[in-house]
Amino acid sequence: TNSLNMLAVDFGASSGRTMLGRWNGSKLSIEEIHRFANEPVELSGRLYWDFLRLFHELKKGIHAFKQHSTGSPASIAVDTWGVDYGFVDGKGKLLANPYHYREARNAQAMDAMLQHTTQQDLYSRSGIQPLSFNTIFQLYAEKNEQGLSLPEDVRLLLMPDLFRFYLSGIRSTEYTIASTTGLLDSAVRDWDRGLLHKLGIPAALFTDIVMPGTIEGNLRKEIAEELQIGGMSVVATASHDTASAVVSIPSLEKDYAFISCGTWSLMGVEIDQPILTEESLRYGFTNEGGAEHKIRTLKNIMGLWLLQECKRQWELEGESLGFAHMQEMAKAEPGLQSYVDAQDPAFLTPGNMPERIRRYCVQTGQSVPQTKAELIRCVVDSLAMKFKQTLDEIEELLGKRLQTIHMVGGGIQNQLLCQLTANATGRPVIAGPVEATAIGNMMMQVKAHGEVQSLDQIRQAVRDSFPPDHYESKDESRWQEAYRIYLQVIAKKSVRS
Ligand code: ADP
Ligand code: LRH
Repeated sequence: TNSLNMLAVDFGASSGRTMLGRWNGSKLSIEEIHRFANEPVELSGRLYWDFLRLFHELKKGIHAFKQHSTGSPASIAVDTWGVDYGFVDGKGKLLANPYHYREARNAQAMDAMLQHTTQQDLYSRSGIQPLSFNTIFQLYAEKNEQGLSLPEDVRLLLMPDLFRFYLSGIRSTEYTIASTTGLLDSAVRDWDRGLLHKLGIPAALFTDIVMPGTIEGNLRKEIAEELQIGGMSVVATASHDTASAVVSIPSLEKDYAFISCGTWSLMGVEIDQPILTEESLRYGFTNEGGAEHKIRTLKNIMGLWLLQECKRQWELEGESLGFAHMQEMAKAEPGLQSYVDAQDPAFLTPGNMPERIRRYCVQTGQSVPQTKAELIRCVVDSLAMKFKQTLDEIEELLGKRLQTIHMVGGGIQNQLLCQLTANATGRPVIAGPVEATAIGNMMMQVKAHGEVQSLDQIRQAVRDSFPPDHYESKDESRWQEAYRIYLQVIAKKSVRS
């Protein structure tokens, strides 16, 4: 066994980081060598990612390797959030800056498309829950706005594929990120050409699909020279961030649900075949592609976005609070006073979140959180309740009880959220690793190098390398009582902003 140095670049919706990983044959260690904020830019009423800035940060992260090690890493891989994309022509020119999935135009596009087709039809083909930001609806918006008749040599590249293209010069689409488009046929794991045709989206825009854990090419010479670094392989990892996060769940048992906690909370299970029933569609479960031909059946829950947007609003108003402090404020609250539905699309777009939360409470006849601490606590209680609800639904779909909840991602630094999740669900929570996505990204590189062979081996190595924390459930009867009230509250009409 060789020891390996690798770079994992993880672009989250709120921040990005470059991690240096060292594999010693049985364990992985990681070191953060670069971190940067990922702030969307509003321009003329449209919301974009700042692609050039993000590529600049990617280069800075690669260059930072030199401060931490000698030689050059064996490989590099990039993962990002789902669904977003750019268009690249045959000469490598990016045709336009990628839109942000929270761009408001998508909701109308979804409604318009659903005039011509049904949710059931889309769901039974792709397994993907119709959510307004899915690539399929973004492309529909684009088609209705300016058409999609692009030059023949243009290809659509999803965000991680776009970064990978600019690193390696190869245009391809990695399977896990492709699954977030809503345009894959879940049965054959390839583009649904019949659907593309029906929607008038040119099939020529799409590249071949590559499976996660593939060494694809090498870092382009120009970049290696610019950064004064040696050559390295470019790997297509499980490039949807949530797919990489799930790769690194340190589970030794089978019957568990996971929650990947970042900007979103993605809660679900890893199984072999998609669940395409009416109930799973109604409950809001999506079936995304996972590493090693697994399916991630999960629900997109609004997650810590709700806190991020409260924090941003308070900053605009002149008070700057850190996440660690915010959680301390919420801990001191009695809790279980009022709730929002963390699945409600009313919370999707950026805006004055404290105001929206209060409005939701007014419209559902609850006591209205006044202080910042009360608002934060309302969000954390609501997330824990949504996790309980989602667990009940998954157990119903699977027809079995799940013994534990694995929580991973930056959001588990909120210990209050982990504890309340244990309380609400009545299950032990196993929390860790915090950098699950970067670790999953790296372990798929380790696999690409032939050093591990299976998900079981990967998960054992993660557990050995990053021992998780445990939370036992408390106050169960109080939470069960409150859960009944929560269900009544969210059954009342959902609010539109
Ligand atoms: P993403 O990858 O989607 O950008 P992360 O996995 O980095 O998100 O998680 C970001 C979230 O983690 C923040 O929204 C915040 O709620 C939470 N978080 C980060 N640091 C802390 C901390 N010190 N204490 C509590 N929560 C934290
Ligand atoms: C989380 C995530 C999630 C969704 C959303 C767009 O970062 O990837 O799984 O796809 O972003």
